[in-house]
Amino acid sequence: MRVLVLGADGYLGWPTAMRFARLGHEVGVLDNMAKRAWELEVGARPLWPVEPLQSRVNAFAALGHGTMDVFVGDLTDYAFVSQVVREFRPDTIIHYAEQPSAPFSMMGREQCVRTQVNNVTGTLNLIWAMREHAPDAHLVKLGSMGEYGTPNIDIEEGPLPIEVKGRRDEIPFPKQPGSFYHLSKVHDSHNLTFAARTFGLRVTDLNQGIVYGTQTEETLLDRRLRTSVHYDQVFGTVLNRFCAESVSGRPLTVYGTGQQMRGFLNIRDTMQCVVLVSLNPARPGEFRVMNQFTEAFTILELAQLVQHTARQQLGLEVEIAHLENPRNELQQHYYNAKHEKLLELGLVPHHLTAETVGAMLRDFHEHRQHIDTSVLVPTVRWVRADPAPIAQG
Ligand code: USQ
Repeated sequence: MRVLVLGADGYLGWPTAMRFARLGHEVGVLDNMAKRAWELEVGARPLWPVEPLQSRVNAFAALGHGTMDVFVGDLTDYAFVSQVVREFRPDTIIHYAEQPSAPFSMMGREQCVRTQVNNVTGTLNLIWAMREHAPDAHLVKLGSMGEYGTPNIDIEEGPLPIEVKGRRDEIPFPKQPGSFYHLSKVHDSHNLTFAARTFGLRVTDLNQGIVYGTQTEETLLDRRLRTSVHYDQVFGTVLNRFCAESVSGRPLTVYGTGQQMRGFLNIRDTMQCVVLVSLNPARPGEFRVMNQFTEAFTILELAQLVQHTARQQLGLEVEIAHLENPRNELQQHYYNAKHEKLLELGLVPHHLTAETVGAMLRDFHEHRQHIDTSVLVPTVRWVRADPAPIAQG
């Protein structure tokens, strides 16, 4: 296949590009390096220095793993998107190229608008470029489990069957997300549902859970091929953050009670999932939804696993701190999300074990001199800490 990976400079995009190339597919990588600018903006830096995209592509080729076409530009620039899709002629497009952080989108009006304009416009441009130049290509779009929120019913993997006044139908699953970032993905899902139905595009929306991990098979091939791992309050995901906190002698920052439950997956399983769906594409006109996670945990369970593993395997004493939750989210809730479709396609999950956490902790420990502890503590709040009193009467 000809596979175009959008957002290929990022945590998941780069290992994905390498995975497809090593499987013998022809790979194009696209990025505008915006994430690197956002990192500078919030004072975040990856766990280790990350080579520029072009240098990583060169190193990958020099090691004999194959070449990649590199496209540097912005998905919100339609002339650029249209030209790349026309020239590269992708069979499959893997779309990670979005602002990926919920806290970033909640920092203020400007970051919120930027997130939604960037994410929604980029995906709309892609829809129109596909309609024009690659109507048979399969779009694999990274959505988020957070689009659903935490409803008091099971989360389906596709539409919700409903019965109203004796009549039955199916409706897109109602979404109640918890940030303007997650909302941008909801808007994408709606736009893509319409585009599949109206233009006949093939679309798979992968509602991915929270990814953890520092390495994939490909990043381990050479230090120059490492991916960008974050641990700061804006771009770091929770388990990666807990590992950084452990090796820095900081308490684990559990928000609130830690009883929030979420779906998780190992970065290695992200690689498996995107390959499996690409090899088993959606039909023309089909908008297919899959829930991409392998296990559900509460945040406190994760913190306890990290605490225990740090003591057993690295001899580190780690405290768990319950911080006032900076987010507006339910802490005690029902959570039962279906996730069968990827297993049916052949996903073999890497479950979260003490061995996995131990390997992550050792990676963070080896690079602990790069960890900036000033960006660990959450400062981005969903609601104002001291709300102005609401006038009564
Ligand atoms: N949390 C803590 N302590 C921390 C960080 C987070 O208790 O130090 C809690 C949060 O309150 C939240 C949960 O952990 O309940 C997850 O937070 P997160 O920052 O790891 O993940 P989230 O903001 O949900 O977003 C991440 C990715 C996003 C992706 C999403 C998948 O940044 O790109 O879409 O995971 S999901 O959560 O399933 O929507």
